[in-house]
This record gives sequence, structure tokens and C-alpha cells, in this order.
Amino acid sequence: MTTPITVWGVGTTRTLRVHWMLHELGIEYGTRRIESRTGETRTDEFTRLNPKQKIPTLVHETSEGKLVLSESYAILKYLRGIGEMPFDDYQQSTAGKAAYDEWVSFILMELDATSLYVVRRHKDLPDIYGEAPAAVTSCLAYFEKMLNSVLPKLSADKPIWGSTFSELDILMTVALDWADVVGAEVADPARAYQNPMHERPAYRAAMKHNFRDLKIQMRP
Ligand SMILES: N[C@@H](CCC(=O)N[C@@H](CS)C(=O)NCC(=O)O)C(=O)O
Repeated sequence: MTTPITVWGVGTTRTLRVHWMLHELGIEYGTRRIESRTGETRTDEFTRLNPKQKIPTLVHETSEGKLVLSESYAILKYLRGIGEMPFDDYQQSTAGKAAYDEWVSFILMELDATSLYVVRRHKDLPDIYGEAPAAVTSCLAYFEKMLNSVLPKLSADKPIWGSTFSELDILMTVALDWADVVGAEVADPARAYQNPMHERPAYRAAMKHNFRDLKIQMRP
């Protein structure tokens, strides 16, 4: 049977975000198991689909045509829009929406792009991105400082935004997983928040799906 949704990409924390959301929503989909740093993102077929040559990439065949979407966060939001994941009153309020934007900017910019991803590039992949020990040290410290600033908002028994699980929990949990991979310190309240997320059946299923039988193991 063919399904209208196909995800290109496995084996990274960014592809995990998308597989996790699809499992949470219980949406059936197909996977093209291409990996980063294998050359598989540079084939003509994939480049026609995503000229950025980046995974994950989502393809959704609908009655209105074919939607091709890259950027894992945009894919999460799109999937939430077509799936069934309820919003509570706070999440629909103006203040709640502003808090959502605040979390997204914080996780993607402060925790991920300016901290963990820099460490990943210059500590674990120096052959591609070059060595930069001073940047690695300062980005690890910056990540810890930024994470510590939100510790009072993290707890073991509730999602980070409103009263229900959302894509923000996927972004935050995967950032914390990523912190472990690159050797950043994750303080106890963040660990307490992360542990129950790891128990979610959709997380566990997505982890298996995303990291099985890889040509290149992500963990250094
Ligand atoms: N901002 C993008 C980043 C995607 C990205 O950088 N993907 C990497 C893997 S984590 C990739 O596809 N690299 C291409 C390659 O290494 O071949 C997202 O969140 O989806």
C-alpha cells in the first residue's frame, strides 16, 4: 500500500523530530532511509526535491498537488495542523501563542543553532567543519547557562507549554538528547523533564525507526 506522506531521512536528531511527531499522531507514512554524510542527500533525485540537500524532507501527495517541505520545525507544525493533537485554552490565547513563539525561538536559536550545533560541527565533525576548540568550550558553557535560565519552568509531570504535549516537547527533549551526544551538562530539573518524555511509546518507536540499521552511527 502506498501512503500519501513520505519522509526522507533517518539517523539524525532532526529527522527524529519528524518521525516522533508522526508516531504521536498515529499517521501512517513511508520512509526513504537516506542519511547525512553518505552522499545520499546529493543525488539528482533528492536535490530536485530539496535543493538545500538536507534531511528531513517531507513529501505529502494531496488532492491539491504535491507539497514538499523541509526544515524539521516547519514539518512538525504542518503535521500538527493535519493531525489530531488538541490545543487547550491557554495554547489558543494570545498570551499562550506568544509564550509558544518565545519557546520556539529559544530552543531553536539559543539551545540548538548557536550552541549545540556549533559544538557538534567543531568537536565531532572537524574533518568537515574545521577544529575550533575555543568555540566548543564557549558554546558548551553558553548552552548550560541558557538551559539553566529555564530550569524553573521544567518539571517531570507536565509538558513545557500549556497542559498538553506539543511540538515544543519534541524540540526540547531532542535538544536535551543532543546535549548528551555532544557532552553538555544537563541539570537535574531538565533531566526530570526529559525522562518521562523518553517513556512515551511514540518516542520509543520513533527512536527505533530513526536509528536502526544506519550506515553512519550518529553517536561519536
Ligand atoms: N534546519 C534544518 C537542518 C537540517 C540539517 O542540517 N540536516 C543535516 C543532517 S542533521 C543534513 O541533512 N545534512 C546533509 C548531509 O550531511 O548530507 C532542519 O531543522 O531540518
